Formats: sequence, C-alpha cells, structure tokens
Amino acid sequence: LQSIAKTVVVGSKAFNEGYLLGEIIAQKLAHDGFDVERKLGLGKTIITYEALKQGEIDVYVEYTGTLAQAILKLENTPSLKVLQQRAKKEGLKVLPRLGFNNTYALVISEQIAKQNNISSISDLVNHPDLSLGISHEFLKRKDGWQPLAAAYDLPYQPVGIEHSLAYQAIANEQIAITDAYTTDGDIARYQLRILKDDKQFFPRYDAVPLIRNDADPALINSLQALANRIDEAKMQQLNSQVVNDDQSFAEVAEQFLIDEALIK
Ligand code: PBE
Repeated sequence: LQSIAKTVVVGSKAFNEGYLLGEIIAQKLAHDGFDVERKLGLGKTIITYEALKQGEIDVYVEYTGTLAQAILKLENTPSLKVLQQRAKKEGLKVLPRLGFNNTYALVISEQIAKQNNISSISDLVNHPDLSLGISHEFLKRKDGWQPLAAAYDLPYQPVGIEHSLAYQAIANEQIAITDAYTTDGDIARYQLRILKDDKQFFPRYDAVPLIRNDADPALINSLQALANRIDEAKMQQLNSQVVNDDQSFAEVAEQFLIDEALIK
C-alpha cells in the first residue's frame, strides 16, 4: 500500500545540540516517508514549547529536568512515568529517552582550577574574585543561577552572556567560569574542568522527543526507533564534530543515522 506523505514540522531550541537532534529527527522522518519541514533554532525553551503546544511545530527534543522545572514548575523532577502523566494533561506526549543526560554544570578553565585547587561548586565560596559569565536563560530559570547561588551561598554578581560565546570568553580570559551543558563539544576543546555539583542541585536532564497527544501513530513509531541510541559519550562526539571539526548539522546527522542503520 502506497501511503500519502504527511507533513511534519520539526522544531528545536536555539543551541547546537538542539539543531543537531532536530536534524537527526528530520532525516529519520523523511526516510520513513514523511514530508518534513524544519523550524530549527526557534529560540529559548518556553518559545519552543509554546510552538509545539500551538501546533506551529509537531516535535522537538526537550530535557526531563527542563520540562519539570523550567516549564511545568514542579517542585522536583519526578520519574519519567510521572512526568509523562503530567505532560499528558498539557496535551503532550513524552517519548522514551534518547539515552543521554545533558545537565547544566559550572565549568572553569583547567589552569585556574589547578592554581586555586577548585574541583567542586562548594570550593568557589573561597574565591569571590573570579568572574562569572552566565547564559541568559540560565540566569532566569527556576533550576538556574539564583537558586544555585542560594543553595551554595556563592559570592558573585555574574554578567549575562550568549552561551555560544561563553567558551571563547573563557579562552580569552574575559571570564573564569560559565554554565556549560555537559554534552557540549567545547568542554574538551577548551580544556575546562566541570565542577562537581556536590550538593546535587541539578536534576537529570534526559533528552526526550516531545510531541502532542494527537500525533499520528506513524510519527510515534518512527521516533521511537531513536530511543536509547545516543549515550553521553556519543552525544559529546556528535556535538564535537560540529563545533570542532566544522561539519554541518546535516552531515553529522546523516552519518549517525547511517552508522546506526536507521536510514540507508
Ligand atoms: N540543558 C541542556 C539545557 C540546555 C541544554 C538541559 C541543560 C536546556 O535546554 O534545557
């Protein structure tokens, strides 16, 4: 039976990993016979989330901790099952995990960390002279800067910085510390030390495709094939191919899907 191609709009938040995962999803769906439109890099979390709810896009990758804390404003980050039940009330379906946790972390240049013997976030309390550049979304989030600073009693007034420029700013010694995403390809490249979250402030941020409850079962089927395909090391490697090896999102996505035998 020849089925009629249905159009699916793939969205993403505006950061490297978002584009890359959006591209992986777009190519997988195209391979499975969907007409795919891309609306990648829509913006911050809430903008992209609203675009999904309103039907402007049909799927994007969100993170469990972000969904729980920043979007649904829950007190803690529940199990995936509970999160799925909660999301259902919003008209949304949370698909199985892609397989990696991309958590926020504070990072510091390896050199400064060594000089000052800093390995955990708690260690920062004794170094009020270090300068912090914190990404705009993180500055305002419920799981972000202010509660983090309160939990650790951190003595800083950070400046806001575009996340994609923060690593270069550390390399140029304009700032000493920023908030990183642990699967970013830049962490190894810039020789940064991830500070241990010794008070376990951050929840898990497992990557999960998000769709609406009314989604076509064929869409769900196609996306479910991506479950548990990408662990942390793999995601770092894919991100690194973009930021360190200058490959395009489309190239990295295609090679990944071929290697996983998800497309031909
Ligand atoms: N994260 C990873 C942030 C940025 C990427 C989960 C820490 C988020 O998108 O919510």
